[in-house]
Amino acid sequence: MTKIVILTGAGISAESGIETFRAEDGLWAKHRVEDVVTPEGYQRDPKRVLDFYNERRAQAASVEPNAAHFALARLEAEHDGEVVVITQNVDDLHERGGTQALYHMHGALSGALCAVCHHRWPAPMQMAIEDPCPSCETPATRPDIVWFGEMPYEMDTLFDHLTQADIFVAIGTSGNVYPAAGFVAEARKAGAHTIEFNLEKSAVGNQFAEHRIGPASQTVTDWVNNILAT
Ligand code: BJW
Repeated sequence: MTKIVILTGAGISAESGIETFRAEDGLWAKHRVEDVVTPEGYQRDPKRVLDFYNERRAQAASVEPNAAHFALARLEAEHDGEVVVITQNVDDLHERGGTQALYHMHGALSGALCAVCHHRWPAPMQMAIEDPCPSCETPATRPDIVWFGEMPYEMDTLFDHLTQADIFVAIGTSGNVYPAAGFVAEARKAGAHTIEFNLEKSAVGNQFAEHRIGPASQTVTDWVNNILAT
């Protein structure tokens, strides 16, 4: 039975109305990376960081999963083998689309983390720096999100999945951010067939055996229909 490991990035949520990072009018055109997605930026100006994520939490709650999210959930339910989705996205559109075997390697907007004792709890829609940690009571609340220089979640488990993959697929990710950008190399080394779904070849596009160019809502749905029909 074929094991399929799928890495998703901001591009899969773009057609739901969530901005990507590196598009011309994306998040990095409006915010400086070092201000909003680094531990140092949070130390300098926590309110700026919490406002950035409060806005993104509200945006994510106002949109719906698209055909690509639903197609991956259908693949998991109907494929005669294991399907694992690893997302770099912090929205909950995969969950709301029905995917169950899911890893949020860069954390989730739905989580809060204490910057002092590292206790984790469900995030309120609007997070404030004065919010006390429910465990140590320090007012040091932050989003449970992986910033530059921090270790993504569950890396050992993710590498295990990659080394067992028969097919590795990357959808809507620019291949600029590691370790996720290195997953194609890991999966290839382990013998997986590799397919990239994107509007264009990514920064690591040359490492994929196959490319499906176009909007994920169409290309991913076609691919899933095809796999389930064979
Ligand atoms: C569509 C579409 C449609 C649009 N259909 N497609 C030098 C060399 C190598 C590495 C490093 C280095 N210096 C530092 C590093 C490490 C660093 C890193 O990679 N930096 C690079 C910038 C060079 N990485 C880290 O620090 C990570 N931690 C780490 O490495 O720990 C040590 C470690 C060591 C060994 C093993 C393991 C770990 C942490 C990275 C944290 C990333 N955090 C962010 C922000 C937080 C989350 C959030 O707020 O949302 O995560 S950055 C941002 O980029 C976000 C994303 O998850 C991530 C990836 O972006 P993504 O998803 O690819 O989006 P875009 O916008 O770039 O691309 C969208 C794509 O979709 C485009 O290609 C479009 O074409 C496409 N598209 N519409 C199909 N309809």
